[in-house]
Amino acid sequence: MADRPVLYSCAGSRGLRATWAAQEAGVDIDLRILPFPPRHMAPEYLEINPLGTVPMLVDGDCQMTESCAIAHYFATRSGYTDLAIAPGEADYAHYCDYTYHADATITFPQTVYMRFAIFEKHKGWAEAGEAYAKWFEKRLVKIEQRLATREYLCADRFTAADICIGYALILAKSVGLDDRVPGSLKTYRDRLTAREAYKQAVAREEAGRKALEE
Ligand SMILES: N[C@@H](CCC(=O)N[C@@H](CS)C(=O)NCC(=O)O)C(=O)O
Repeated sequence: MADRPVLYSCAGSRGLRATWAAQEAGVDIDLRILPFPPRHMAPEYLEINPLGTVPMLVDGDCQMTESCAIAHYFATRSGYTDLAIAPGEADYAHYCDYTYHADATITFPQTVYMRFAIFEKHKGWAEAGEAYAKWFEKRLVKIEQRLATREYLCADRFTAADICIGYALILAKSVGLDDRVPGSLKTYRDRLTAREAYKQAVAREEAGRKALEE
């Protein structure tokens, strides 16, 4: 069937979240398992996903590259199911929080550990820092491509998605990673940080920080 969602993954990777959610939600997927890491073992995959990461879901015109988002998507693709918690239900806020927490806070340090304790044991800390800077730079490709034809990430308007992604670009500047950020993303960041609400938020935080010093 041509119209089944296609899930690209590697066995046992974070893609398992997506495969598992598809099974739970009864979504009939075309699962395509790649050798790991696909950027080296299946370089043609970079044409489908320039990030080279797994999982990736292609569903009609839509592409998704975040395993937790894909799990939520499967849980709600044809309307809310018991696999997701809908706005207004008890624990909706916790559901959102844990869904994001899983990757942003928990698997992130696991990834750092695996890279330098298992896969690239020979690298010292200085080299590890350089490897991470390069990794960060490579991972900007998805937002760079997305923003090549639009001013904001979603729905032709400023949304929380711009806040979430924008913060990473703001952080890059403050921690010395800005030479890794392409000019187009710096322009995007300027657009975000020109917003009154951003300036107000920074001013409020700064006032709070100063108050601590008094
Ligand atoms: N936040 C993404 C991370 C995706 C990711 O980093 N996947 C790893 C496998 S678990 C990968 O593809 N690594 C290979 C690479 O970066 O080249 C997600 O949860 O899907």
